[in-house]
Amino acid sequence: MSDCLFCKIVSGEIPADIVHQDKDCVAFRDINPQSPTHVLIVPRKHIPTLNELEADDAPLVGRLVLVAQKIAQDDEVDQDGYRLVWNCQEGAGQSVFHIHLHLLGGRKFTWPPG
Ligand code: DGP
Repeated sequence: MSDCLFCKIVSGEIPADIVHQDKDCVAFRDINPQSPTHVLIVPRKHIPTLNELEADDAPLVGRLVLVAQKIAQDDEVDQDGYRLVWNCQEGAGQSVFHIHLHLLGGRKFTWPPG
């Protein structure tokens, strides 16, 4: 998608603080962090929202979660705890329409999230 911000970060057209990349995804630090660790794990494949996921995407989704697990270990937030968040549609806070998994860690989180 030529006008998609995260496609441009994935392709390298727009710079980001990349912490992981492989054939399936790119992970980079959020420009507006909500916690000391705030990383976005983004598939290379352009999928606008979780609503467009298909059965064939299940391995990709699992892969993103495992990448988040590894980054949590690398950032040493895995033992104190971290939160993984998917926002789907504007009503849930989605502002970039290319799916991404938020990894948040390094502080206490409340539940329910509000
Ligand atoms: P969401 O609101 O769930 O769609 O999350 C989008 C996130 O993307 C938000 O936390 C801020 C982040 N973001 C927006 N623009 C940029 C950018 O240009 N670079 C980086 N690194 N993050 C961005």
